[in-house]
Amino acid sequence: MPMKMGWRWYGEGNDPITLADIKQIPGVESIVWALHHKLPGEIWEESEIKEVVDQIHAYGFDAEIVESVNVHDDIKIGLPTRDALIENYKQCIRNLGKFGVKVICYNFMPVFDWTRTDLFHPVGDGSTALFYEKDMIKDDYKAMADYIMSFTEKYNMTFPGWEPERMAKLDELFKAYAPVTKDKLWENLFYFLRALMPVCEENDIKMAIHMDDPPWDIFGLPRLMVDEAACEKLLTTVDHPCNCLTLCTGSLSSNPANNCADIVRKHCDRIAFGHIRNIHHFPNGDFSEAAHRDCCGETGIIEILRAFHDCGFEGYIRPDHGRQLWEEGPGTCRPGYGKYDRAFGVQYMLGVWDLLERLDGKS
Ligand code: CS2
Ligand code: MN
Repeated sequence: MPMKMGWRWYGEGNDPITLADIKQIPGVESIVWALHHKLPGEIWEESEIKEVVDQIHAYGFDAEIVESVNVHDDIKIGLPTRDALIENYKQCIRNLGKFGVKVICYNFMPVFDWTRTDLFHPVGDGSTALFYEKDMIKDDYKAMADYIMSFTEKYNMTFPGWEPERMAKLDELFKAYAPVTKDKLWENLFYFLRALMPVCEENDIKMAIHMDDPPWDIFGLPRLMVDEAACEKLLTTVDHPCNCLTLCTGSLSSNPANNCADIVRKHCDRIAFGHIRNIHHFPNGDFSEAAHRDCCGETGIIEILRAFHDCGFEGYIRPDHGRQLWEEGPGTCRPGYGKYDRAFGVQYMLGVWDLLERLDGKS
């Protein structure tokens, strides 16, 4: 299978961008979807899955990637309740397998998913982007969480991984994670994966862990998927072809020491899904998300695509976050998930890819 271009879609009534809109972007083949109303730990029922998969198929897209089936905190913490929750996760895998899903993207970050301090930060050309101000992420997790949650409330929108039900008990969650050291968190991740691998194999589904965003500990919480060594550890400890990576270039390159192209060259056979996002760094450690064009940031988008191409990558790639352009702003657009900049991203990536194919004599 050649590389397939994907697009994350939040579902009918939950995304201002429709499947009909996406259909007009040349080259998009796969819709990256999820049942966004489901809480971590709940079983995704076949009828619910079928409804969304049918909508996606009706537009001629495939529905082979899910992002994400979120992992319950009890599994990450390693509580006795985890076994029953892992059974539910297995049932989700079986149910998704029946509808042709091939890859499940997930993350294993304690408490918070991606963390930013400004969702609509001016880039300088009139557009806005997600921004991380280093000094604002120190001790006060409540201020950061309040900022994100007040945004979701004001605009009546929920973000995956920022479920209001979980955020309402933040103090409790922090307490529960207190004994979870980095080593313990690794053990809990391996326990989870070992339990899932046979079911993944039976159902031809790859579990593709997303990189931690940003890739360092925040608020005293350990984070695992932060660099090449972590990818190596994950892949060798549970050395199974269904244990794979979602290589999120924007998450990793928030730390300028990470070289994503090198990671692609080293682990391409175990990367099921690539998220292409560009990051621009400031000298004080702050960073902003940027347009996909290579020179707009320091992530090295062209080298990453070249590495995927050289390695004969056969998985899925999608533009990750883009900027908010023109009329896109709070209330009209999910932060990072506007229509225009991601469509530019698709075209930029396919432009690079088409040329690489041509130079290789493949087209
Ligand atoms: C995504 C992540 O929007 C984003 O930043 O890349 O939230 C991603 O979906 C999750 O971490 C994967 O579980
Ligand atoms: Mn990502």
